[in-house]
Amino acid sequence: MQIAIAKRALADDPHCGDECGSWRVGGKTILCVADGLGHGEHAEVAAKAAVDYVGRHLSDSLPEIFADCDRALRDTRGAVMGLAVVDEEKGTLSYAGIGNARAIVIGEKTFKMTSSYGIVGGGYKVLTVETVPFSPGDMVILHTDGVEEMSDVSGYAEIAPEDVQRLAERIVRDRGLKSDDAAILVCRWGDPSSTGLLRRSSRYGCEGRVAGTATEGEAT
Ligand SMILES: [Mn+2]
Repeated sequence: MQIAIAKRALADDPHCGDECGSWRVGGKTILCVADGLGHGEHAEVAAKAAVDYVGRHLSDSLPEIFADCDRALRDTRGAVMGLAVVDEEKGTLSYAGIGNARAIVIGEKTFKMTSSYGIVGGGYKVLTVETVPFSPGDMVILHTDGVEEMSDVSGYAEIAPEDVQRLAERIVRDRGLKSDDAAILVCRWGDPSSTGLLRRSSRYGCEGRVAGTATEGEAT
């Protein structure tokens, strides 16, 4: 997996309220983006606490991680969080999010993943886990609301597909909002034979999920 993270704090604040993490466990890759409410030091504390929590509970299910992280963050300001798990053996990507964390899967088809309403550390009612196909050459982008929503990355066709760091930095530069912290995590399942990714990713649609499961989260 080729993974890149790019972050930018509002007004060059030394504290960034957005945080990202990625981990490898067995044949799985776990990707996380968290946005502490507001910005500045207290937002940073909440976002880092969320990512730290995920990193210590990688073998738990997505509903378990969100439910327990919600409890663990009660003494913080709270955070928005998106979590994706790539399972190489199954060829799938599962995503769940709370708040306005955003994720888009770009492959043969494009999937805009859905986050559920609520705040990690402030409660939520329902958590939806969505699972879509994910194959060599495919890409997933997780980002906070400090980066404008995007429907594809075809505008970056001059960037080599494997240069995910350059892509992440360009997106933050081009699409990062002046009014908020911004963070993006780009993950591409590297495969030298599939070099046309950025060019064939122009199609857009929220197409049918392969297997969606809804799980009850913690009641607020
Ligand atoms: Mn934000």
